[in-house]
Amino acid sequence: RFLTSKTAAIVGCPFRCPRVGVDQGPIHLVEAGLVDQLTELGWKVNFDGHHQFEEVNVAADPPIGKLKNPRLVSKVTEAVAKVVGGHAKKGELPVTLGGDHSLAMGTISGTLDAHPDACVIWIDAHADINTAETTDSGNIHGMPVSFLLGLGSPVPEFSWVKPALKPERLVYIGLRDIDAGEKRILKENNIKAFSMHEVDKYGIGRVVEMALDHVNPKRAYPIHLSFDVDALDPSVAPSTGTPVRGGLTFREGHYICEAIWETGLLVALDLMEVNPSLADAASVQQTVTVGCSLVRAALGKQLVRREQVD
Ligand code: HAR
Ligand code: MN
Ligand code: MN
Ligand code: MN
Repeated sequence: RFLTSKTAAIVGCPFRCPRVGVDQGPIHLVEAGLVDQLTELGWKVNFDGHHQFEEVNVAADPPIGKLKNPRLVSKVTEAVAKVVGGHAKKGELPVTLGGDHSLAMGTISGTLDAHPDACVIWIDAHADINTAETTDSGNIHGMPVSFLLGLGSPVPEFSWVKPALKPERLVYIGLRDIDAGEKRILKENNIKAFSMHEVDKYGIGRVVEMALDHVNPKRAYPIHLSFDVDALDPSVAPSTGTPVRGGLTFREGHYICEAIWETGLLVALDLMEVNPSLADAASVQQTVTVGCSLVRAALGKQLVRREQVD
């Protein structure tokens, strides 16, 4: 409904903090044949190589407060915001492959620039909502949501990020590793979150329905789906930076993608934190295969044809 043609723009972001190029996730996903797989689903796929990031001298990027590599992350995410926003404004579906989840600061900024009333469905073991004050690790991948919401005291390096996301337009599924400060932030801002406890209790079908009812009650808003592969159980997706046991099964992850595709409202997709440098070859292959499969599910792959069901 919001896309003008069935065109997907692959935004490959081989970016992992602190060093550029360390994370080969997007490169593996594309090498595994993602472009052809989406073409087979009937998409016109735009992909002209992975995003090249400007080098930022690490020595010239000391922490600001606790934040690690703030200038680098800011530059990279700002560039990604422009690229994603550009595709979205053309009515294309940006599919951003990461890479560090801090990139979502860019992807969601880009989406909201093109679709100001978009809602965000964030699939993750983590809430990624620490502020400059609450972060323990200083890793910005644990913070992008707070920047998008405009929480915490402003960090001048990130002044380009508009607080364009409203707490009621955000919902989480899959959480199971949240810092104390993040719990407080979620509560204070009335942010809806379906943890693994709710997935167990209600089943994934009900959880997705409740998530959509909350964030998109009339099914009228465009949807940005930000999928951190660590939402899946580590037995399903082992090659990721911060695995947490007790995650989504293969099917639960796919169900989320399929159900969101079925709304007809998807305008942007992130698949993040695929990190092949962190495991043996078989685990890497498994994770990359699952990653491609999730993207296909989110872009309309049907298990059986509709008329066989209805
Ligand atoms: N909450 C912790 C922190 O702020 C861990 C965050 C880990 N995040 C990711 N992204 N991998 O979801 O550092
Ligand atoms: Mn990361
Ligand atoms: Mn994340
Ligand atoms: Mn995570």
